Amino acid sequence: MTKAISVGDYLIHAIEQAGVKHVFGIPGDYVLGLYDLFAKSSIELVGTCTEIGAGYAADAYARINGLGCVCVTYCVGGLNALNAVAGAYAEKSPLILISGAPGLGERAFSPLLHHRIRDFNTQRLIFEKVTVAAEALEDPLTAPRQIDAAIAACKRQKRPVYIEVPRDMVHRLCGSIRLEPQDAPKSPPDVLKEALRESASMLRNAKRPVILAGVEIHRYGLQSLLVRLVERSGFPVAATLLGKSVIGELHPQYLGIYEGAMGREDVRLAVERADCVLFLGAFMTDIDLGGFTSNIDVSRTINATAEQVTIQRHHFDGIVLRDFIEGLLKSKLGPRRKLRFAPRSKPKPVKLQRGRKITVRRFFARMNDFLKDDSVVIADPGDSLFGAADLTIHRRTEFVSPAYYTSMGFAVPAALGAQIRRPHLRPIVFVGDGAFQMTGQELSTIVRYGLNPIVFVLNNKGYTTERFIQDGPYNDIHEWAYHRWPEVLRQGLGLEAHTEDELEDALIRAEKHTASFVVINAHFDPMDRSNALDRLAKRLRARVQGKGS
Ligand SMILES: Cc1ncc(C[n+]2csc(CCOP(=O)(O)OP(=O)(O)O)c2C)c(N)n1
Ligand SMILES: [Mg+2]
Repeated sequence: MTKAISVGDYLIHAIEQAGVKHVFGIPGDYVLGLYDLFAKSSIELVGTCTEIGAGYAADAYARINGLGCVCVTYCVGGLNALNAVAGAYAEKSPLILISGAPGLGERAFSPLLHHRIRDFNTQRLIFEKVTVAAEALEDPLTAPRQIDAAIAACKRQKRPVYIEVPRDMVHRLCGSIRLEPQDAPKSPPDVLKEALRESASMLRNAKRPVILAGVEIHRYGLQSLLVRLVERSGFPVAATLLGKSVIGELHPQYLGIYEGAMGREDVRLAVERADCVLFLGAFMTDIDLGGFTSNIDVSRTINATAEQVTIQRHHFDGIVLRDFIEGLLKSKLGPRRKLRFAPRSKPKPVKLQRGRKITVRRFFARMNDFLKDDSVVIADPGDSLFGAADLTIHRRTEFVSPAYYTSMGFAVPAALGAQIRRPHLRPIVFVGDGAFQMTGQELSTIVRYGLNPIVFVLNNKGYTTERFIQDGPYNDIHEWAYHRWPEVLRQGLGLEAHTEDELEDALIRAEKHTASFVVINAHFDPMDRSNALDRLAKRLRARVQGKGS
């Protein structure tokens, strides 16, 4: 069917069709035309306090929904969201950033229009570095193709794209309504066959194989296939930190998070003593490998990602990760292995000790019991992440954290993005006091949209993660009364906990208070830490001081 449609309507229609129901951002005069069209569409505009908040919210939304979208004004808005887009690039989150821009008709003689930085293309050039497609819609005839290609690239590569709409293009007719579905990429059959033959032979001959699953399993929706492969083969499976929860953590074959020397010793030994490690969708970051403390010999590895399959030192290009896992499922991998590891059981509940000051270790041990089937755990970098890494996540995809890019301030806006898409999931947010001071005001947006996360501010009076690497007065921050945010926002429940009984009381009240958000100001000693931070900090300290690699 062909029907005249404007560039703006085409863009919105394409985004709707790609499954986006909410768009995050802040308007500005260069993008008001588009905002007006969004307001008339089925998509809900979610107005945040800052564009970085919109960016993090849309990133979390993308992780949960398969696609997320931010819409902002030119430069002052776009560059405020830049760090969130960079994080989405680094961690493979499919995010679309739409920016308004001065109209082409306004640009003659290069006037100094407000928000302009250098040239009219400066913002696009900056975004080219952190996206897989950066399109400026400057011709109505090519706009539909540019939009289709950008969205397709975003979905295929699970990385952000940038679409810039000069304000005088919004209502220009661009001809026809979309959209032909894009063909799914296909693996070259011979390459796939050879890679599968080599992999299956390595796995068949292995006596102690292990699967190490990473975040791409989640991004490409391969969790069920992974479980089938795990169960059919009988291989034990570990996950990377960024990939935490790609497999239900109570699965009997699940070992835990592999993080080199930073993680649990039993998991480290199981992976490092394996005679064949099958990496599936894992990118091996320094945090995932515990600051490169991992010790896995490449000659014992099969490493399949969405970008490449590498078997020992042989590279195979163009293989689609889903095809590879499906192929393995059909291959002979030897008889189903007997489990060599005791199945994981739910951690024992922590017994409350009245009057005892809360510590990070006992706090997270208690949290294990607090999580419900409808919880989504969102952890900010810092000890919130390291402590949360040992939580047992009940079902899949319920752990959201920027575990590699580690940009502070992600968690509160991420709770907004996650819950607006999945209102029946109650976010349990762990955020450091330093991180909360960056984006905590998005609690305001959380109130505005009627959401009810439980936010634990781990108040250790500063940048504790850094204290262990190198301490100094620069790691101190001004202490806020975090539990009094509800007074400013005129909604929400604020609670404070110094001791275990105060924490227990706060947990009971938080659970009951479902009408709006709960913020719990949890006091910790500035030098208290989780086990993982303890181990990581030792490694990083040596590196910062030039004593190790
Ligand atoms: C946006 C950003 N700025 C700076 C850093 C460097 N950094 C890493 S951890 C950290 C301290 C985090 O403090 P807090 O959020 O209070 O968590 P804690 O370490 O105390 O658990 C800092 C400043 C960062 N990761 N992200
Ligand atoms: Mg702190």
